[in-house]
Amino acid sequence: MPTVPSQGWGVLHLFFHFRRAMLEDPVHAGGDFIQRITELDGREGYQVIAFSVLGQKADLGLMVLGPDLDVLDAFATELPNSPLGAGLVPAASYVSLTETSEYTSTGEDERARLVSEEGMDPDDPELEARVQAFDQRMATYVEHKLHPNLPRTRVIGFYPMSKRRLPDANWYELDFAERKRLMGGHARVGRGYRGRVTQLITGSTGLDDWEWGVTLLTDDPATLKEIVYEMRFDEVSARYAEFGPFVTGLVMEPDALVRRLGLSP
Ligand code: 76R
Repeated sequence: MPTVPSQGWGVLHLFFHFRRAMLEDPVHAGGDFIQRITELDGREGYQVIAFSVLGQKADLGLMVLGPDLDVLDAFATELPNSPLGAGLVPAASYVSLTETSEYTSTGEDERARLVSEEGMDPDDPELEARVQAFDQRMATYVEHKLHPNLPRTRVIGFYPMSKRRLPDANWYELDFAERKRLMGGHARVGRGYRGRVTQLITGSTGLDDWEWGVTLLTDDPATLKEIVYEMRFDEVSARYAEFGPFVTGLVMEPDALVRRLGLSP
């Protein structure tokens, strides 16, 4: 049965260890695996990012996203029963939905900023035009957060995170204006990485063990370290963030991943 969220797309991060010796026909298994990924990735709205996981937390990973959770679930459930399945040992998984943030800047925020920071006259007709242009940019931005079209980069980083609920640092006890002010600082740091990192923050409150999944896509592995390090100094992360395990992978076309797993003819 189609199970399409009223807002956003479903996202599964799947991690596996791999034991080639368990396979009867490695070449056939590799071919079938490529076909499954290519088939889903080719469907309108669905994307599969395949990667080889660095280190020993897992051997391979798949980030699978798209509109219908039933389609994502069928893909994930069939995998262990596919020709490759005998060699796959689940290592970890993460379930989330794409979302827009309630702290995303609004046209009114931009109007106030243009007046206070850029010294524009509130009655200047140019102000209205700038606010309208901003609203249009944000509409596109929000649309990309809900229905992303992820770039193919060399590297993927993934980790889950939550906001703290400690007696002296409880994010959820702050009022909206304060949370929004703090998120403004976070966004400023983030915008410094525009063009170098694509970040996808997917919501998992009530769906999985943490509140968000953070997916970072970049060509430069050092950028992963740099952005996460810089954000640690920002109050939102320094005071209010808790992090789960970090996974780093090398993004590959399915045939390259199959070669890495030693399954080519
Ligand atoms: O301009 C805007 O209004 C959008 C700004 C923005 C929001 C609302 C933004 C920008 N983020 C937002 C929300 Mn982010 N982000 C993270 C992490 O490791 C860490 O310390 C934290 C993990 C990274 C690396 C990152 C990167 N962000 C969020 C939220 C949801 C909060 C909520 O709703 O309560 C989380 C959990 C979160 C975490 N963020 C950016 C980035 C980058 C690179 C940007 C700027 C690029 C862009 O605007 O797309």
